[in-house]
Amino acid sequence: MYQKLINAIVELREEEVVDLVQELLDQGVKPLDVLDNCRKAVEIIGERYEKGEYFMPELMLTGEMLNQISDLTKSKMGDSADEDDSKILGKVLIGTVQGDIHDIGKNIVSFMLDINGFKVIDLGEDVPPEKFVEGIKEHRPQIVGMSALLTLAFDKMRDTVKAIEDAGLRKDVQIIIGGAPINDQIKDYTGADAWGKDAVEAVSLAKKWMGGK
Ligand code: B1M
Repeated sequence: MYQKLINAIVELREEEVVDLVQELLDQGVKPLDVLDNCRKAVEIIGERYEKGEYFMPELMLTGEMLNQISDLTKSKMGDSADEDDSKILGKVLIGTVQGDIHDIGKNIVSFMLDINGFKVIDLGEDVPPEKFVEGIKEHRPQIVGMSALLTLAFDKMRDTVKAIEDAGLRKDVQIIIGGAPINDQIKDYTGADAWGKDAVEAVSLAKKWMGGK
């Protein structure tokens, strides 16, 4: 069934994808397993784009399908964190950095943090460094999350960390970055404290930082 789903995503058969995801969820399959298989499909789509077999319209349709899948899985994954600040594990300010509009992964991470008890302030995508700084001043989060899928955006991640430092706020926040191309070297290059390979890792790191509450 998973292979069928992967094929349907790669072949961009939108209606079939939605039906298959719904079917898997109805059968009691874990939403995270569904998302993991979608990631495998997206890797293949990315490769086809690189080889010139797929173009922007295909990427856009992929984005649309992923958003639908993420909505379907969300409905199976529980409620969001309590609005009462005293009951939340911590606050996370998150955004996709300036110059990058890829927000599907960031939305999944936000959602997972939310259902795990964090209050998430999501600044959206294409967020300039000064907006992160303003957001920290306004919301006083313990954690700042940055997402990026474009290699060009690594410099913006670094600029954002620098802007937070220049504003004298670096000691107040832990910074986590993520996105498909992120690794240890990029983490060191940007000056972030850690990076997460997926939403599950982002949540466990955030929990660890908040003292494992
Ligand atoms: Co774009 N795109 N795209 N795209 N796109 C990629 C990223 C690309 C790798 C495709 C390719 O060439 N193989 C390539 C980047 C190449 C590079 O920089 N080296 C690319 C390109 C080039 C572009 C454009 C420049 C194309 C153009 O205009 N010519 C353009 C960029 C515009 C811009 O940003 N300024 C563009 C546009 C688009 C669409 C708008 C059409 C669409 C995005 C829609 C949207 O996001 N709303 C799109 C899509 C869909 C993709 C691919 C196919 C899929 C990305 C995705 O959503 N993955 C992508 C190919 C690929 O990734 N192989 C591609 C699924 C998502 C769940 O995974 O985001 O990795 P991901 O998130 C994961 C983890 O990484 C992690 O957890 C998530 C869940 O597990 N994670 C974090 C993410 N953020 C985290 C933060 C954390 C922790 C973990 O802590 C804070």
